[in-house]
Amino acid sequence: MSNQEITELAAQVDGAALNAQAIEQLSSLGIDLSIEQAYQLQSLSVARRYSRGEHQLGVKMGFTSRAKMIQMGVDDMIWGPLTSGMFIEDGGEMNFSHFIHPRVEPEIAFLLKRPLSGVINLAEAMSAVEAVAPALEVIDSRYNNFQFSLQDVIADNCSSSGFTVGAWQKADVDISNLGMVLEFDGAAVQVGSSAAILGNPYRSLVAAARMAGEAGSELTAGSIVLAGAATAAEALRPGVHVRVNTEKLGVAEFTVSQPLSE
Ligand code: OOG
Ligand code: MG
Repeated sequence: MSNQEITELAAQVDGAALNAQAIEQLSSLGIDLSIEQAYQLQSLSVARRYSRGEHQLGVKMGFTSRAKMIQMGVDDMIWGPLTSGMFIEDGGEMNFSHFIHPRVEPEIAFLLKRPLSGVINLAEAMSAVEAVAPALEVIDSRYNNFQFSLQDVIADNCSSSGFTVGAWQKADVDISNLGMVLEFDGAAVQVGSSAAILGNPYRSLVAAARMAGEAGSELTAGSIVLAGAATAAEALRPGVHVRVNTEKLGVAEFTVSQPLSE
């Protein structure tokens, strides 16, 4: 696979997101990417977002819970950038027409006060965090039927397409085992615990720092890290009000637009 071929595939994956039009899985087209090439494709596709004026707000971790690995049939952690174009205001509206087959999942967000990169321990991860918040991630695979191989999903920037962060809370709360309820129109659709995220969401931050180090980059001060979903994701539908209620941290919420609104 040449650099030029990877650049062309990045344009296709980015175009699928931009036009909300699903494409064939790269793996089923016989395109055999290494993990490294999949991340290279991811960077090139996100660079196209930056060239349209988006900027990076942080990173997200994926497959940090068994619930997610089982739902998607993938068993390795992944990561990718979160951009300004993905940001949905807490209490705001998500425009359904910009997505293909979006799903939502309950997460925990970290706000960093110090950069992190490389091998660190749990205490070092905790001391770099300014604040924590309840969060929602909207994922929208650019592939048909929301199915993919590990390389496919990495290349597709880990299905990242939207995220909402609730009010930031002081980082001195013990977040290792907090009840999390994902609600649609006030009814619980997924119930879990933050402990589902690697036993403690801070372990996801440790992993993110390691992955940043391996990629020769860092998690920057002032950036957001999404720790990964605590439960399986739920399919979104127009008009639904989505809320995550996390013990001790509070809520994050948005409403999905009605079918024809802009
Ligand atoms: C990939 C993204 C996984 C998480 O929180 O585990 C993820 C996907 O499931 O489409 O965001
Ligand atoms: Mg997620």
